[in-house]
Amino acid sequence: MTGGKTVSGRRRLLLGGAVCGLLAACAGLAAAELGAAAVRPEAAPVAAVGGTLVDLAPAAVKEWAVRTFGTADKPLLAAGILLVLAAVAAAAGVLAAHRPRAGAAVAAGIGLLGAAAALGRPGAAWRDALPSTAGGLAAAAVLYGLARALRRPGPAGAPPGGGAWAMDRRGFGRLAAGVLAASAVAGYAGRRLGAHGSAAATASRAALVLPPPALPAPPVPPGTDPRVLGASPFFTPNREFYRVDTALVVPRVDAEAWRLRIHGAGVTRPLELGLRELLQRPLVEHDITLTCVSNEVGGPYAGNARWLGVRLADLLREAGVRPPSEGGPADQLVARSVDGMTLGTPVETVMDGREALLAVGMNGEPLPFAHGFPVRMVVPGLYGYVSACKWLRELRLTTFAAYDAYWVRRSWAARAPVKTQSRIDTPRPSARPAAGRIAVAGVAWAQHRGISRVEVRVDGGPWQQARLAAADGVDTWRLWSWPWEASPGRHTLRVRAVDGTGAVQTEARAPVLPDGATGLHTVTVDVVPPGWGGAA
Ligand SMILES: Nc1nc2c(c(=O)[nH]1)N[C@H]1C(S)=C(S)[C@@H](COP(=O)(O)O)O[C@H]1N2
Ligand SMILES: [Mo]
Repeated sequence: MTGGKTVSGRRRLLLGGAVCGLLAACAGLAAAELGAAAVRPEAAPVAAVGGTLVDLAPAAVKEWAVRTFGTADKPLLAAGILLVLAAVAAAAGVLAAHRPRAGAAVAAGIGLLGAAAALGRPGAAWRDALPSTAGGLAAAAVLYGLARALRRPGPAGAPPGGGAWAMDRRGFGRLAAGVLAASAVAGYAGRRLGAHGSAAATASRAALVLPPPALPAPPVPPGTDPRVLGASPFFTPNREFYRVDTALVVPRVDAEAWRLRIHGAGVTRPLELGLRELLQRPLVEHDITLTCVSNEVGGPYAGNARWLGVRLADLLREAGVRPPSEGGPADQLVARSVDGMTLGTPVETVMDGREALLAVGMNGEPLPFAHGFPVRMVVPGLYGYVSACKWLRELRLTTFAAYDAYWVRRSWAARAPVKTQSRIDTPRPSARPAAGRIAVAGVAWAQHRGISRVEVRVDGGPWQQARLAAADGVDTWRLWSWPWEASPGRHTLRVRAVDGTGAVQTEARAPVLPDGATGLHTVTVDVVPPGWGGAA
């Protein structure tokens, strides 16, 4: 091997090596994708490593990611992992160009790291190691082969006997293109087969006919939704309903195979039921606004839906559970999802008479997969992270003293009732509306206490009473509007709500950590003189 000593030979090893590494990574990811199709999508290396990172990330980092990237945080995390993988793969490729065996060993090692991550995921079985292991082996084999090919001197410097196998630039290009094409085909096939794997879940959702409620929700009073242009509708369509969870791959649960287990302290009759058995119980319909503790003041993580489900309190009674106020030993209900999430809810709260539900329906259809199909919890008055477990699979009764759920271990509060909040939906921040009458409108929520008043203030002026839309009960948000006679210039609008107990929403600013943000939503707009063609 003499070419390697020259400058161009060294460049060839460096650049060519990096290319070999990247190609090997493609081959590895494709093989892993095929493997994941055979096992489960959550076991694919990027999903497994991503899930591990999400779980390891300190609360502050996660909170920052959600605040900065919103719901794009998951694709960005995946992109970040792929970037790091590309860098490591390129380095392994350069190593392989000099020492093929060592480079291949590094590639296989990366696969093992992915396998370890997959094995560490909640509910993992041994076979979850398969996708990353297969990926690592494929990458190692491809890298070894490519590196050997790269090291073969080209025809010009070919030693006698290099013969037909001697690799020139074009030959290497062909080999590279072949690896890429094979990876693309394998990767695509893996994706398709993987989607096929969840076909049973998709079919089970399509086939699910929700029984009519034994207790239908009363008709929504007229006037709950004044339909002000640019303001939130009273019911949030499922497609637009916010989504907050740690799942990099949305769990697709087969309703036919779904089981729920209820057990733990004070459970005298442990229950285990499938969906059919759950649906044999009387169903209740109830409108509940769900909000996330990570919602900044004025933020988007709030939605309102008509839920259909079984009363959680009835099911707990059936299992023999008594709330602490009746001498029951458990004060915490820990819900666990199929993806290993745990959420802790006060037993007293879910049994105090409010419509805490094991929901199966959302706005007239089975729960969408992203919102917890087939069964999730919804409890009016509590933030989602302490109540709204999606893809539910287990309910365990314990105490707050004995067990910290997922978010509590990450420095969020163990108990988190929803704080009174109000939001201006229109005009938008930095809007340039034309002077004259402008509809200021938005939503206010204080679930299970209700909203009794909303007030708006312009600049340093007095608090003025907004027009409240009709209330649909204490568990949903209330829409409001206020006609503003706006004069040209820059103005700041503020909103505050008064809850059903008469308590005024606090102006004091608090961050979302540990138990929800407070402060007043403030929107600044530039009102332009009439005839300037302003825009909300
Ligand atoms: N399994 C599971 N359930 C979960 C979560 C999660 O990460 N995993 N996130 C919770 C949080 S923080 C909120 S705010 C609500 C959001 O429900 P949605 O995505 O249907 O709006 O789900 C809750 N249930
Ligand atoms: Mo949340």
